[in-house]
Amino acid sequence: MASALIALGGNVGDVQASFQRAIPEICRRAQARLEARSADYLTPPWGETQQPPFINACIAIETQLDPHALLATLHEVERMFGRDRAQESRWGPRTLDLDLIAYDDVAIDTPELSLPHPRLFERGFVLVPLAEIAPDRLIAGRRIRDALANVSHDGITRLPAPGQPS
Ligand code: PH2
Ligand code: MG
Ligand code: MG
Repeated sequence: MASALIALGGNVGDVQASFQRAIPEICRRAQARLEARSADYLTPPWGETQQPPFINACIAIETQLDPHALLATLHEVERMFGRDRAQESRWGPRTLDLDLIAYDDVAIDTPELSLPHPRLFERGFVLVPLAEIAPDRLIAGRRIRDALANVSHDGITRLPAPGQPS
């Protein structure tokens, strides 16, 4: 079994509801056990700033799949939730984005998949939820809680769990 960290994001539709349904779907398809799930966070749009805010979260799973098979599974689940890569721009709006952030200590760089995720350390919207569930994990030799100290948290707010009063 391998330990994988996955970042979830979206800014179209009921994103919190999509996360709630997508997480068990990922686990079922990846023959995976959910180890941890962060809260959902409302985050300012990054890259393309003229779009609605995103909701982001992270999960940690134990999976049997190898990294490429896991990536293919994540793409299938994105499609289930209405994601259409042909219709979107690089940093633009999307229903559900599932990014493989790290897979054990695997380092690979292929056109389809780079591990660890090459932009992980620039992104508060990834590091804030990741630090909630795995603050002491090392990725590329860096501790997540230390990496978090070097990115902006501006405008990132923790949301109540779906269905909970705020
Ligand atoms: N994803 C993008 C582009 N910009 N901004 C935030 N805050 N969160 C995201 O998940 C995000 C983004 C494209 O994948
Ligand atoms: Mg992304
Ligand atoms: Mg993606």
